[in-house]
Amino acid sequence: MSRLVILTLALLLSACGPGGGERSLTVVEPWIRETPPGSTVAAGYMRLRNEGRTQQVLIAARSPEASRMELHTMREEDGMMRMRQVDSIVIDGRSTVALEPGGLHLMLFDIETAEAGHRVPVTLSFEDGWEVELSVPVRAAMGGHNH
Ligand SMILES: [Cu+2]
Repeated sequence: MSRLVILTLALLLSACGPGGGERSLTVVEPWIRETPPGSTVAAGYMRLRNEGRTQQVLIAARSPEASRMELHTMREEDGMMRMRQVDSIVIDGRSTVALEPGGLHLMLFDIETAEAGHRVPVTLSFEDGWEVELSVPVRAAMGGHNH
């Protein structure tokens, strides 16, 4: 029984441990949009580049500085752009998915500080149990994008 527990633990460690450096998925230029004072909801963007052959699936994100994070997309409905929560974001093998203004994004609720210059710790969780920890800089929005 105890051998089984140890084996399971070893498998878990290998999934989240230093071996993660060989992961074919790269998070490129993550950033969180600066929010106006008093606003407690912020959006996060990045590119997820998958150089491997295996599909990767982002299923969740969390931060110690936000009460909750969701994966969102933007869709046009009745001529209006609306946000919708999605269960996951799939990155096919040898492809890049962009989380960017007007499209897919991360939503941070009750964020403590979203002032330019601050860095927000964010953990991304993938379907196969892999997790990546990021330190995401807050930047002022550029251009006239909404959300
Ligand atoms: Cu959103």
